[in-house]
Amino acid sequence: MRISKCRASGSEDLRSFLDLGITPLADALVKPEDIDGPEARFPLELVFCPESALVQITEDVPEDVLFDDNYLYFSSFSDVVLKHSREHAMSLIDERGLTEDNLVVELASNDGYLLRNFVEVGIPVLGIDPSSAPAKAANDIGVPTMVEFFGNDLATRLVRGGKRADVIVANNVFAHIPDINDFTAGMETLLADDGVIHIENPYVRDLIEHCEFDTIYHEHFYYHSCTSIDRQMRRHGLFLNHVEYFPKLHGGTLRWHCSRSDQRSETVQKYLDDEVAAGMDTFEYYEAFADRVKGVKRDLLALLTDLKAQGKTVAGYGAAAKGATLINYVGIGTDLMGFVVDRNVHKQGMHMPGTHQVVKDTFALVDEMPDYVLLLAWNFKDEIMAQQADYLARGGKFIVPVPTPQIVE
Ligand code: JHZ
Repeated sequence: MRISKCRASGSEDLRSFLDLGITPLADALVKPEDIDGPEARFPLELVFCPESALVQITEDVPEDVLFDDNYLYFSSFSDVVLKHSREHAMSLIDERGLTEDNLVVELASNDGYLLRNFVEVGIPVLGIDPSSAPAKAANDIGVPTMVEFFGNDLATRLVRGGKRADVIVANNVFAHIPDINDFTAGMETLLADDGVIHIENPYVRDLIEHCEFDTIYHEHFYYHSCTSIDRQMRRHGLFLNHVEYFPKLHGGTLRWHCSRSDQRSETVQKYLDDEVAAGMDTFEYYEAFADRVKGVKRDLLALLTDLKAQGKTVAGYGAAAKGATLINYVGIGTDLMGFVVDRNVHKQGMHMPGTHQVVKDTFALVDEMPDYVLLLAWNFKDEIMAQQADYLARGGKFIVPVPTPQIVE
């Protein structure tokens, strides 16, 4: 269903600036037995709301369709993510002086990739995640995880049961929630009086400036800036206190520190000022984006068609959600890219949404030696290229699709 109002501010002044067509759900990998069956497709269009300064998609795909039993994203398949998360946990323990008397709650805790670090040192945790497969993996490694959607109703039940969170972590989930106000209200309900909230999400400035349009898909309802987070927190009696930047994580990620205390670090003030100076709180900043996205489509299609004409073979690396957006929007069928590899065993044997390339183990690259590999998970370029030293040493080449298609040897 198409929204008529901004999900955050309620304003009807939504300005459209990018239409990626009608695409399948990016994480809905297709089982071999379903390959000839129908696939659900939904419009994928971006709008900007001047009141909330929030970029968002227009389509509300129900949460239980997006994050059902077939949701196969497991955070622990990246060494970079594991290291980043461990460092995050250690810094929280250190800075907040966390002990066995505290409680750390993670919203969308996935397979326990972050909370396991607190469990190891005896700090009580609670994971909450609606997707049963990653949640089961978390419970199996000793990270207590509830399989539920988070919102103010669950937060109220937890508080009634005697739980208040000293730390709430919400990594890569603040984009994934159709009702952002209910989710934020839930965080406010659950947070201890002197507690902190850490939210990580890719930064919309990187998306726009580095043309990371493939990170747009139906799971990502929102594309956040400091301005949009600051305004969203204030609507719920919370405040943005501090911000950290991780340029290499998911194409550029911000970690926002929020609490009940109305204080702003100099870094937050600088980000807010820079965003205003760049015009990010106005529609004009976003207006020219669609032409640049079309440019990537044209160049990538020309490159792949040319390689095919030369008799070269191409595979893809990473059955990532962003990969699904890229190949469906650009129109990369099995004629241009034969198969995809991914080290997530749960994705192997499945097929890419829409275009249906089969997903194989990463060993297939050296075994089959395609001439080129389109790096669908370009956000892990360094990690993946280091792993694929053998493929490269044998003459294999990578194609990095964004910000402009480049061949890397
Ligand atoms: P990856 C994810 O999006 C999921 P996706 C989610 N929607 C989100 O919000 C963003 O991140 C931020 C594989 N892989 O993480 C694992 C290897 O095979 O870029 C994944 O299937 N070998 C919640 O799905 C895929 O690639 C490796 O060495 O676009 C990467 O997916 C590594 C590192 C990964 O994001």
